[in-house]
Amino acid sequence: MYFEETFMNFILHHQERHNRTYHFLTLMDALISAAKHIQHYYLTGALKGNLGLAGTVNVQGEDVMRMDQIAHDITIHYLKSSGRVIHAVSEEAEEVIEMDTKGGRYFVYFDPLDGSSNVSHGLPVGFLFGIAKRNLDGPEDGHLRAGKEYIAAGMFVIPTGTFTLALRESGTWRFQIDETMSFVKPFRMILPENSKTWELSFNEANRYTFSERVQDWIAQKERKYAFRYLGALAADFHRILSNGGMFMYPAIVNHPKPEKNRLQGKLRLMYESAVVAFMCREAGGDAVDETGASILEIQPENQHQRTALYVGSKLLVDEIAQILQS
Ligand code: FDP
Repeated sequence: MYFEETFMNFILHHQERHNRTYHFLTLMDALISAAKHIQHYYLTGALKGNLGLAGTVNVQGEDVMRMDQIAHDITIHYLKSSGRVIHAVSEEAEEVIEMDTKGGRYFVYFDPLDGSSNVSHGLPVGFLFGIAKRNLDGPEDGHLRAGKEYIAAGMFVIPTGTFTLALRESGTWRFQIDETMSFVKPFRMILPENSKTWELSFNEANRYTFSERVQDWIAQKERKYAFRYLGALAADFHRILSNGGMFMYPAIVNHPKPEKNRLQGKLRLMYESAVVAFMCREAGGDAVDETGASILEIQPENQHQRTALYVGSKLLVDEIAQILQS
């Protein structure tokens, strides 16, 4: 018989190789339990009437919770019970969520259900997370950490059963769920250098609201690369990690209704952009914002801060960064 290496085995050996504690395993176990639980709800949610609108009543006469609220509650439960988390930041909660402020070691930033327009179709959504560590040597400096200080970042693409995790200076790894519901078969992701498979991913309907220079750049590239857009960052970025190219959500600066401009972009820095930027860097790529500055260098001023995002193959990101900086 042949058995694939499990995620837990992989991460255990990683920790031992680097002389690290097992606290991180406990945290990863909590995140994986949450992801499996969310996936179960997602797959059965339509049957239970849970994919509808919050505030309505389902066929069993129960109040319907939004799927993203369910995913948030599940994740909070597992993170709290791990006993390893100091503070958590969730897309679904305005305030920082205090957990184990004395014994905890990690800060976790997460979006438990990203890509909500896919929910009612049962199409892929993401559970994205970034992890930073308590300052064990000096005074604590709070949860607002730049992406370059994350120790790990990852995403589950639900309900496809894929999980991608990047470990600082140790690469980006993809796992898939097996018949026993274990994540197995670590596969190191490295962005392909050959541009044959590269793709561009952005919301084409927004194209004429981007800055002129971004529009010009797209016009130069559009015949060269295939264009894909699922509308869920984790799923779109999943393709870019395998095929190369670039995902972008530029700033909206030319909307015909100026009040609809989004000068800061749409995506959230701490639990969306920095998470994919971290995974991308560990796979040999890069990520910048609307000024061409590195996403991983941005020091957040608040936990729900937004940023424009250009993430993917280094060559394309360097090219757009130069244009954005000029
Ligand atoms: P959503 O609003 O559907 O939750 O920031 C969230 C996000 O999805 C990303 O997952 C996705 O890439 C993007 O927004 C989609 O936005 P558009 O619908 O504007 O294209």
